[in-house]
Amino acid sequence: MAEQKTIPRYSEEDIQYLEGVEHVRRRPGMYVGGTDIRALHHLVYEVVDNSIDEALAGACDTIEVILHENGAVTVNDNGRGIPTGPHPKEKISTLELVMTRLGAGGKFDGGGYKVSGGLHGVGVSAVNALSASMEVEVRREGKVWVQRYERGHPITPVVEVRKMRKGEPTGTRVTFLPDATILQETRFHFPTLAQRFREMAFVTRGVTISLRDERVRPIPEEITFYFEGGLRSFVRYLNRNRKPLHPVIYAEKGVTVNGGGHNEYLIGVEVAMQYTDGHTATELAFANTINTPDGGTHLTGFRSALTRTINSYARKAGLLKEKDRNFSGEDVLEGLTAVISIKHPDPQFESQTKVKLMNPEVQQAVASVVSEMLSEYLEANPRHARAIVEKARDAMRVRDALRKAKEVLRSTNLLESTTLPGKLADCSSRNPDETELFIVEGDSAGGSAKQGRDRHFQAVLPLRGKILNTERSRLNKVLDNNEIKALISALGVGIGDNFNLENLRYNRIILTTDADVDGAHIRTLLLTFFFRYMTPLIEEGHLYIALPPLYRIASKKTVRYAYSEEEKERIVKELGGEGKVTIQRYKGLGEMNPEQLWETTMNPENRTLLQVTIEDAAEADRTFTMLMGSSVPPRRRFIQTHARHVRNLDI
Ligand code: 0RA
Repeated sequence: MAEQKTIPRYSEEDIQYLEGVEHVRRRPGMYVGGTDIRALHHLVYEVVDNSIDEALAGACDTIEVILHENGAVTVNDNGRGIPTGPHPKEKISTLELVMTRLGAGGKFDGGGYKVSGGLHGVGVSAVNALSASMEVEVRREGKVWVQRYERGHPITPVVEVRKMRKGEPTGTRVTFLPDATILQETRFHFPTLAQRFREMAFVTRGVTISLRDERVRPIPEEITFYFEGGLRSFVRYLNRNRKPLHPVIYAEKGVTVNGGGHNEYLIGVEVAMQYTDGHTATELAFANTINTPDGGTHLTGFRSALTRTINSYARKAGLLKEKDRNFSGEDVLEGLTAVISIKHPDPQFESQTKVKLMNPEVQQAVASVVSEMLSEYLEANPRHARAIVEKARDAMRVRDALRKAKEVLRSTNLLESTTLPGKLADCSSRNPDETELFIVEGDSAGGSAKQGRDRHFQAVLPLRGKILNTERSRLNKVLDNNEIKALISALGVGIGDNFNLENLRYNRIILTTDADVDGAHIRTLLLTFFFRYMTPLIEEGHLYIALPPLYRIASKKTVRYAYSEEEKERIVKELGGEGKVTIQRYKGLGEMNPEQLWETTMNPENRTLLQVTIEDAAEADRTFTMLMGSSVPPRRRFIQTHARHVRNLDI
């Protein structure tokens, strides 16, 4: 380039490096993914990644991050320290080279996994280039060295400032102030950084990472992460609010890969997994301690081995019969929490921001470790193995049923069409903001509700309670049930992938069930159904439970309703005592006439509705799973407790 020749006092290499720093400043997106808060945090991660590399090399076990009041941040570690002597090939100090030249500062050491999470030294110099000022302190070989920079350029030489004190650890301390003329956001977000460091501490077993926020006065906020169990601890942490079905299954192994010729290298594979009684799948994948939210070959390897191993075990153990289909990848993921972490000497990512791992050889490496780990565990723990297989079977059944239900709905054109189920007594209003749908247990209560309602805005859909509860329905049966199909088409929102809340035909969906065991069962079942297939409907506050009264208390002059024992007793006293009143106990909604049902349960002026929260529904889901589960004792206990509760109401 012409410009190069006009600056004769620089060598070719010097110019390249100057241009490097300027390039980072002109095109920050290429190095840290932009100029927003994510880019700001990326600067910290790049420096911490270098300290983590020292930990991976076995040279460092403590990393300390401090957010200063002036917006600067310090990363201090007890690693080996960046070498300070003259670089063998260049004329300058290795320290200056690492801090200012893109692509310099790679590791010269062998041994252990030759692994790096950062951009192999490009990282720190890119951070330097994007910092208004930076200072590095190196403690190494008994001496402490310091150098300062502005916008990526040295403003002092590398200076030995003092001798190391007795017992002082070696290491590197980097302090930098992000350049506000380049970065749009310069305020670090403590929880985001903390979350990242927690993950890093899980994935790098035995390292302590602390984060101190000195912007918080007078007492700084501080959090420290250290996990002796590595990924085991990680999975336990992720499942802390869930109910595990078995202990964490774990493996760590180095897999030798032959890259052709003399090019043999090691891939470190670490996996921890545990099934819970829930339905969500949580899979986290890391490559060289970096979270890869878009997955990649490590995750693919894990999933294929998981599916293959569970299927082949289930067949061998006779849990899948010859006529049975294999579990799908989705079936074996339900309720699973898994963390996969690989260490690779040369990880290839889809993009600079490292969200997806691409190395093809990693897939087989992970698959072989997972197959061995899981088949050994299943063989050795038949009871847990059975629980895992049953979990997959439940998932398969529900998925099949959901698919069938969708097919039926599609074939009968219920999803698209405007035909509504015959049992639905719709309202006349077409304004979904004001409309309500009462789902009523039993045809007789349904009849009363139809007569008693305000037909302008209230619709009624009776469900024949019997069908639902006598079959002790599994969820797949539920979906196969005509009543539920009617419900789905009445709501108008579709189901599963077709679900669209915008098409909801009623603002309030009100479950109206009896205060007895059957009623509780139907309510649990409906809540579970809504929770699993129409979650947003609950989240947006559309689902309610009606509270019908338990007693009707009439005296000569008035009629009153009581919704609890205490209320009944109070009202009886108010009306002059036992002798003066007639008490009717409602065993079910069917015993109320239309006027009574309107007055007590449907009229917005008098009624009480409970809005269903997502926690309520999740609780119902757990109860449902327990009721439907194969283990008999808890089911019996539930029904007994429940029956006793209902008997109390009988008094
Ligand atoms: C180059 C070579 C070595 C270590 C480092 C850089 C290094 C960089 C950073 C950045 C933050 N903390 C760091 N710690 C170390 C290897 C040193 C050796 O072989 O002794």
